[in-house]
Amino acid sequence: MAKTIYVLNGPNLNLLGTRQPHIYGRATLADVEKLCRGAAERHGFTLVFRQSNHEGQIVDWINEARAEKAAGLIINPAGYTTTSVAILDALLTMESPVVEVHISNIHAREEFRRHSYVSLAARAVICGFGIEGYALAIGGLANLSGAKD
Ligand code: CA2
Repeated sequence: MAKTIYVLNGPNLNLLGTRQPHIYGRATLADVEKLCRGAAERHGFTLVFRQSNHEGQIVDWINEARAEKAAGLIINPAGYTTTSVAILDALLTMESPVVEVHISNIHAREEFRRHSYVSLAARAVICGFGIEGYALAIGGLANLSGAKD
């Protein structure tokens, strides 16, 4: 049976490709999902891909990923990166690896973007590779879980 991974996206990522292309590029969230589906398939994973603008919804999905015994969880917490103890607490309950992804290089931007609560629960953090960071994260989870290549 294929292992399942979750890719969760936080607030405003539904706007990808429509605003601030100099920071986030021109790809839409649908393009990100397509990229993730391709990478997941190559590595033998089943993919759950979601986006929400609501903190509690993201917490519920993290709890779902744990209950479903997901092989890993990739999260771009977006604006909740720097604020959400609730998302951190949910991620700390995960037994499988968590990878934090940011499209932009958060360390080359405003100072406030550098502090991430989520990083405290992350096995790895990828930032600055654009949307390709999601595919890199899926490859990293495959290496960790020993899924087929
Ligand atoms: O670089 C990333 O992926 C971020 O997580 C994106 C967040 C930002 O708050 C983080 O510091 C870095 C913002 C997501 C909002 O995305 C938009 C995309 C297009 C237009 C407007 C917002």
